Amino acid sequence: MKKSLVIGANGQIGSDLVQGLAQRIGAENVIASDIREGNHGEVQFVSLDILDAPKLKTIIEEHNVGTVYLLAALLSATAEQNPMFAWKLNMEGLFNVLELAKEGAIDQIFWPSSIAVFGPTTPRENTPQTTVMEPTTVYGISKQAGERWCEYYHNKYGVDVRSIRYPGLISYKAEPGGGTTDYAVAIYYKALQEGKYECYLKSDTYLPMMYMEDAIKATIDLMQAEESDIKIRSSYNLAGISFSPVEIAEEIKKHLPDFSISYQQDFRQNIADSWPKSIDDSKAQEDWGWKNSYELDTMTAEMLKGLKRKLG
Ligand code: NAD
Ligand code: AKB
Repeated sequence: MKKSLVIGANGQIGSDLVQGLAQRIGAENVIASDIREGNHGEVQFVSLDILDAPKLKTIIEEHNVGTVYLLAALLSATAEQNPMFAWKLNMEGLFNVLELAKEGAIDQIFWPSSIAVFGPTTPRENTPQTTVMEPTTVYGISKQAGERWCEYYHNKYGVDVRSIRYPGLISYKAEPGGGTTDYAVAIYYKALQEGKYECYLKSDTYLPMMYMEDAIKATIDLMQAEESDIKIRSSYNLAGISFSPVEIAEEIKKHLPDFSISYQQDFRQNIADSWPKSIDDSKAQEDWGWKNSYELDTMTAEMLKGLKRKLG
């Protein structure tokens, strides 16, 4: 069996995806890699800078890799601090993998897009799969361009590349890496550690979000779906839960009644205001049977339970 290589494995998604893949296909069939040193238990780890194309090729050949999950990228808030590097990392990393697939060295690619592909001119409620896309962040522009290139490599060279427009992801294993939706993770840490949280978004800022377990299931389901079922080669809309800071705070208060939240907006408010409030994911449901499991209440219970264990 050819192996699956996760690039950017030490990050928020990678930490859970590596374990999710190990459960589904066996730890011996998964390789974790990152620019930072990492430990993924039974799964073998190799160091890799995705911008080093020759090393990527060597790893793929030496480890008999068939599928690549490319997670290395700068996220929305961090990318705004360093737009040129964000563009370089997010685009060159993708090209390095697409080119190897074009040459036949890789069979399948997973590359994540984001709700950041949408912008202020996009309909914000129940955002359709196909609609106006005028992103205003460097991150969103890189994801939109990435989607176009994925579709191009599929149409022109037959590359089996699959993608999801993830909403903001919420998990407790690894902390998020610099996005606009990170408040919805930080709030749980602060609730348990300090009993209060100062949020950088306004109380009524609705954003599409998802619990990590759902996102990992969606990712692996998409990659294991029959090739003929995958009708969209740019990226699939995916919906989970939409909520605002005040709503997540109210849910936390059901478990921790003394918890309090205050609000102090920063530059991330503008980014959040340019993104959808909720997503229409009917194409993902129709094509490969997607359905989310977690709601705000079940996710909050799991997050607090998992974090209490983690933080001791
Ligand atoms: P993250 O920042 O938590 O992790 C990224 C990982 O990539 C880090 O471990 C980092 O060390 C590694 N990395 C950075 N530069 C690298 C390089 N040159 N070579 C190899 N590794 C490198 O990000 P994440 O939240 O896990 O997101 C993964 C992907 O999913 C990204 O493409 C992101 O845009 C996308 N995404 C994430 C979310 C979310 O809410 N987490 C939502 C939408 C899309
Ligand atoms: C971010 O906020 O940048 C990410 C995303 C939605 O792409 N979580």
